[in-house]
Amino acid sequence: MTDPAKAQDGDPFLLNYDAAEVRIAAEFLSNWLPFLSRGLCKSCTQTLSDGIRSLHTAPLASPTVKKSWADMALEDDLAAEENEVGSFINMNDSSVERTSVDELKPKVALSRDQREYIRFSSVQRKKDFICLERVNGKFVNILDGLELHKGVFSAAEQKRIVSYVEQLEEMGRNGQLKERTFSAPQKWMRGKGRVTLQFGCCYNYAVDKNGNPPGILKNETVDPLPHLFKVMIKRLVRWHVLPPSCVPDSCIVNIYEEGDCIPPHIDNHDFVRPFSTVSFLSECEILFGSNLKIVGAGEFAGSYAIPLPVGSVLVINGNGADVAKHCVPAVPAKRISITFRRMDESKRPSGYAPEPDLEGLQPLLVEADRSRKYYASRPRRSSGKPAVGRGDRMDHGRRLIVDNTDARYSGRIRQGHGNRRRFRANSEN
Ligand SMILES: O=C(O)CCC(=O)C(=O)O
Repeated sequence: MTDPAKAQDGDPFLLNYDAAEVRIAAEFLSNWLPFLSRGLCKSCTQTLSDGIRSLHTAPLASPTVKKSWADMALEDDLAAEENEVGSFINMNDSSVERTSVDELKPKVALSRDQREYIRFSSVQRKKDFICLERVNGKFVNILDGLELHKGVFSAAEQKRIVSYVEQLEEMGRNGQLKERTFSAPQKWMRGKGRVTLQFGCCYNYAVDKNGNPPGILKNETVDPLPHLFKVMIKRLVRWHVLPPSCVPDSCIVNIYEEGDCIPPHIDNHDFVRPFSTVSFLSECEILFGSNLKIVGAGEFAGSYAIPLPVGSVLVINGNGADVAKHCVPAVPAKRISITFRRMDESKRPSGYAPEPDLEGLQPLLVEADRSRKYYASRPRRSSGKPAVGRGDRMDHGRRLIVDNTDARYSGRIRQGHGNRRRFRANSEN
C-alpha cells in the first residue's frame, strides 16, 4: 500500500489529484477508517491507516488551491460573499503529465452549495437514547430528547475554533475581556477549577457570595458572542442540529485541564430548551442520571454515559434536560466545550441587545422539503391528484442532497453495568 515517503515524493496515483482533493480524501478516509478496517487483521489495518495518514502529509501541489475543503467550508461561512469555487480539477493544465486514469476522470466543479450538502449529509445523528429509570414511581426514559450529532465540525474547523478559544483565554488572563466574561478559579482540589468564558450573559450555578440566586445575573455584563461563535450557531441551525425557534444567544466555554470536571446539575430554567454542547480537543464521557452521586473528587456514579467525540454536538432537551442531571467526570485529557444556550427573554441581562445577524436563520432545505414545496406550489390536475414530478426537476443542479437526518450509527454508547456504574477519570483511583 501507500508508503508515506512516496506520497511526499509525489506518488504517481496522487498526481491525478490536486491538493484540495487529496485533503478531502484524507479527511473523509480518516473519519471512515473504523468502518473500512472492520474485519481486517491488525497488520492490514495498520497498512490502511498508514496509507491514509500519508495523505495528510502529501505536499500541496496546486498553488491555486491552498485550503482544504473543510477550511473553505468555514471560510465560506465567514465570507459568504466569496463566489470562488474551491475544488476544481483543471483538465487543461498541460504542466501535469496525464495518465489514462486521468483521461477518464470527468471534470468536477463542486459549487459551494454542493460541498455544503455533502458535508451536511455526512453528519451522523443519533436520537434514540434510552435509559429507563423510576422517577416519582413511574418508569421514564430519562434520555428522551437527547441527540448526538457527530462530524458537525471538521478537523480543520475544530483547529481554528480551538485556537480562537485559546486567544480568548489569553485575553481573559490579560484583563482584555469584561471582568465577568473570564473566570479561572483557584484550583483548591482535584476536579475543581475549570476555566470558563461566558458570552451574552453570565450566571451562577448556585447562590453566590453576594446572595445572588442561581441563574442569569441581571446586572452583570459580559462580552457579546464573538463572531466565530455566531458562525458556529449559524451552522447548527442550518445543518438541522438546533431548531430555528431556539437560536442560542449566549454561551459558556469550559476549558478542562486533565482531572477537571463539571459536577451533576440541571441547567437553570433561565435558559430555554434545547441547549447544546460542542466538544473539542479530546473525547470524554458525559454522564446522565436522575440521581447522580458524587463518589469522590471529580468522580460520579450514574446510569448512562455518552462519549462525546471531538467535533460533535450533543443537543440536550426534554427529559434529558429536565429529568436527568448531567455531569462530566474528571476528564482524562485537556478538553474544551462550548455550551450554547438561548436565554428566556424575560431573564436577559439589563441592556442586552439581540444579535441582528442571528435573526431569521433557516435550516438548509433538504430534498424532501424541496419536493414538498414543489408539489404544494404546482396546480392540481383535474383528477385532483398532485402533478407527478421528480424533485430533481426543480433543483437546478442541486441533486447531491440526501436527507439522513435520522441516520443511525453504531457509536460507542455504553449503558452502565446493571444500569448503574461508576465513572473514574483518574489513574490514581
Ligand atoms: O462540557 C460539557 O460538555 C458540558 C458542559 C455543561 O454541562 C455546562 O456548561 O453546563
